[in-house]
Amino acid sequence: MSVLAPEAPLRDLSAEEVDAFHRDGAIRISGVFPSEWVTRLSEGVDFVLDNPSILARATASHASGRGTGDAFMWKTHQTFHDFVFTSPAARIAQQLLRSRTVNAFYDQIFAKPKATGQPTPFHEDASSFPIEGGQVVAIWIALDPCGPESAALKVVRGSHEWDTAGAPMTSSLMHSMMKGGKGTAAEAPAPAPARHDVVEWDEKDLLAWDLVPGDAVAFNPAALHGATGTGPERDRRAFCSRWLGDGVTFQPDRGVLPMLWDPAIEPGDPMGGPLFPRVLPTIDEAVREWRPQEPDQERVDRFVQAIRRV
Ligand SMILES: O=C(O)CCC(=O)C(=O)O
Repeated sequence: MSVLAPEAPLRDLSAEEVDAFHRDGAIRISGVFPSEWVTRLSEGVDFVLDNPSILARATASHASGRGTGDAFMWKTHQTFHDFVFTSPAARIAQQLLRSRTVNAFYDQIFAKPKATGQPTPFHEDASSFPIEGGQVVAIWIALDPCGPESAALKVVRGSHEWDTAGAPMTSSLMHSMMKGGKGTAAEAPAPAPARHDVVEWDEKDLLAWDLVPGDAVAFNPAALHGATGTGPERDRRAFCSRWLGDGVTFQPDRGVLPMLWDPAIEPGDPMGGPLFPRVLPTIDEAVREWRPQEPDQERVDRFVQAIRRV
């Protein structure tokens, strides 16, 4: 029997931090991840970037050189599996969401090589998720020093409460989550029509911080977020894990992309099972016997076709 269990963070979040997360849609969190986790994540991210997965290769916008991202690494790499089930992240999510239960949703790498100047356009993620329920938090961890003008994540204060679904989105479709698993790409839904031609905000409403490795931005994925490109000095690597709290159910028809693995739950079910496992209060039986598992080629092909349509 496995003894996996999330560690306690180095400190609990204060009531002010949790209130600010709910009010503003994002906060910076410092001093919660032990340095060992920052080192392990950095090494894990470098490994993944140097050895792109079947998914990363299939979705890469350019075929050569070091990768720039990947998703669901916890399904394929021990380091990210361990992070999901044994790091303090689940307990931080539990505090932020004021939730009894916490499920892993998905993890993702965002790497920007130095001097790319390539910004991340502002967008929201929540409207493409295959779920019902607002108990969602993204924990974006900086693995390199960054700031407002050097590709740290920026979030538009309070925008998690705006009606921005269908607002102009980033071209980085790895944000999007998944639809069904049973349908074919030809059946994948057309993107939602834009309800806003332009979503505007004031510079003064941007939440942006100087971050050192191990600092995190915890944000509501319904909030608009983006980043500048990198400067000439250094790459900017970030690791984002997303978490669900009480009451969230599986609604695959709301998702944008097909599932890369069988979720083994039905529409309307509480989140759980081998793809969106419960982590707190106890770890889902479905993942106690974990082994790395690449998605099969047929699912990857369906996923890539759907990405091209969105
Ligand atoms: O790191 C970035 O540039 C974008 C991150 C993002 O969009 C996300 O974490 O959802």
